[in-house]
Amino acid sequence: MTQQGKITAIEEALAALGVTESTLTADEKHALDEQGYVVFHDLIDQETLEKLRNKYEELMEKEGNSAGTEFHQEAGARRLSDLVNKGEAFDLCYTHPKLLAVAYHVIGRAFKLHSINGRDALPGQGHQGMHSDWKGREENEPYHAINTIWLLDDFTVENGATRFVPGTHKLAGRPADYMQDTQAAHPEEQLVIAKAGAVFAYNVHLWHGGTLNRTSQTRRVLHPSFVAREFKQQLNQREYIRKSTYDRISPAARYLLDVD
Ligand SMILES: O=C(O)CCC(=O)C(=O)O
Repeated sequence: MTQQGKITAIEEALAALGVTESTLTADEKHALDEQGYVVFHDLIDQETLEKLRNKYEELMEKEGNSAGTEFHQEAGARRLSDLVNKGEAFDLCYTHPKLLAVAYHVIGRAFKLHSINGRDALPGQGHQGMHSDWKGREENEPYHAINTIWLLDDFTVENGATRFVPGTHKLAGRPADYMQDTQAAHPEEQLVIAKAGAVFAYNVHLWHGGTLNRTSQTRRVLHPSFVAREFKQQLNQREYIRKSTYDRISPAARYLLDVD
């Protein structure tokens, strides 16, 4: 039986959530193609930012040592997972038109949410080796996923801003095939320096990594990511979806979670 209002095509879901051909500018599309990333400044308004920060801390407090376990825990960083089911505030993370437009532009076919995680490098920690969020790319392999970093705190040179190497999404293989020591600085690496409220969206093959937080403050982010529909999700949303979430969200959101 067909469910009333059920959405079955990505184009339909995107249209329902307000994505059009002009949601991304020509420059943004060019940056994604050539550099592998785009930074959207001031994408999250102050009120939403406050809600996300409050929710982030509330969950850390509530979940304690088990925070992040649905996906991954990391020494030196606090982590959260399964944010789809942990507050209405996170609905925006997988329904924002700008980021859906990025996913459609890069992946170029039907996609769904991969996962939404939270991460903050603890003071004095957080350095990661240069990596991509996908296995080594074959020559001319299509792009399968994007990741996004939602800045809940300002990113500065000192506080563990993400480093990345522009253009590396086009390379075959992995950073370890090119760098002797992936922990070391890369001569062409750049830092995402931006204010809280910005979102860094990138091709999943772009080389990047967290850096050391040399301050005494938190450096909190959310990582909503999207993957081509034929692949498994990082967190199987059908397994985790709560009835209260399912009942709250729109048919387009259910399509993006792949829970119908
Ligand atoms: O939070 C960051 O700065 C990047 C995190 C990251 O790349 C990862 O955990 O794989």
